[in-house]
Amino acid sequence: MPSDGDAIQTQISKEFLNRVNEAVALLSSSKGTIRVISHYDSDGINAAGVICSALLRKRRAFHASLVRLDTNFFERLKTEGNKFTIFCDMGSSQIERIEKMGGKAIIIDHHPPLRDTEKAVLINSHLFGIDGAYEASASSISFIFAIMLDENNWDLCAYALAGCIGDKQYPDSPGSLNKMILEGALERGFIEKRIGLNLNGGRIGDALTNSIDPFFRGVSGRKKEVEKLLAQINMDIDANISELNDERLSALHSILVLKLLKQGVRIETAEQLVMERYWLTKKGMFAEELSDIADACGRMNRSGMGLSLCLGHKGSLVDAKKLRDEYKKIVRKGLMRIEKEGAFSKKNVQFFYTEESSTAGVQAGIAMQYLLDQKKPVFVLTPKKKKTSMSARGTKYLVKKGLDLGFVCRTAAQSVGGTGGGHTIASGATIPKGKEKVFIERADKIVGEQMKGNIDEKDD
Ligand SMILES: [Mn+2]
Repeated sequence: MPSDGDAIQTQISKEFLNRVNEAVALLSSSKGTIRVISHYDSDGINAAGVICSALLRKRRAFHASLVRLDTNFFERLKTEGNKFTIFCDMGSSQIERIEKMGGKAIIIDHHPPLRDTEKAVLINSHLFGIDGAYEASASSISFIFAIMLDENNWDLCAYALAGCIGDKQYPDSPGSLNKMILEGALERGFIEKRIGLNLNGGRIGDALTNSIDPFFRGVSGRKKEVEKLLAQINMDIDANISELNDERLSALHSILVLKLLKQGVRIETAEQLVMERYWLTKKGMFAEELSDIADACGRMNRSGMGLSLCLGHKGSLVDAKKLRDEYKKIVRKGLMRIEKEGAFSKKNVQFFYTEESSTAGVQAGIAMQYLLDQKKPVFVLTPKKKKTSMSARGTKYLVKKGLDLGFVCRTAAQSVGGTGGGHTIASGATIPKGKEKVFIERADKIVGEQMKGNIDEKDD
């Protein structure tokens, strides 16, 4: 076994490692139950999985919660009187509150911090020149903590990678903390790079029927249509994806790419159907799948199940996979409705309504890539009692042509007395009910200005 310290130490700053060591020392000198608090998304769940597994192996008692760290939760924490708390994937913007909490604390985070602190050990990538948006996730920093605590924790790298994929980071991004973990994991045999289809493992018929991303128009969600499509290459729906030889795999790949291109998907999206992926050798699945399962647990309000999955509980995997399928079914239902009804089209934007606010953003993102007009960003509106919430999604292509949805949502929302903001490619807003029409008109105008003349009709 290569010594973990050397490989990592040569590439990341001493200051970062010193800070992690400080946290390890603080934990090792403590006694009693550790309070673990993490976010309920895939990165948060996987980070908690890494930390709790490491604590379990040290025979430390812990009490974990996967939450949104808001005022209510801080009130609850106040009443608990914890002596030692570890925050993951959060806490950097609530430093003051954490300082006032009393007790010892470690904060493991990759969101931009307000400042450093002396009253807790803040392991935030940004403080050490590591960009938390692309180079490190909470689960990958938690993993560094875990291997510094005990190098037998290297097997937990599966969760580190699943978590960073959950936060849309590329583990292979050069020079990143994620990449260092990936390389160490490859070297130790916990991960293999494999060219794989972006579909769940198991029977091909099920994988295609259940798939939401990629979404095959007229095929996804319909077993009969899947059967017909596969019949064109003489493939049985019961064939197991992992048992296909190269020739069969390539036939399958060709027919699926052709299908996507025929339905109007951009070539760079279709190309993502087959890519180099990370096979978790001890788990027998791809890191993306582990990430998806944890993500679904969080979205279906069962983040606890996601955590017990990350603690290696076998029964949880079966249950969590069922939950993942259930979640996909909800999203797929929404997508099949968009497929049938389409979106309303303005000059520069398109929009549709949905009642399921918890999956609205996901629906919009997938629909944008696979079902809707590729030349206009999409807005999905979810009317509630007094307000209407909104998610906006574009594509990399549109962003390249000047689209900044964060600006659009912020400006258009403010102009109607609401709030909004976010990233160039994905953002959101909340506006007073009844202002939807004005908002869409404003957004249409701003998008038109951002992309003025940049979209070439022939540029596909
Ligand atoms: Mn995160």
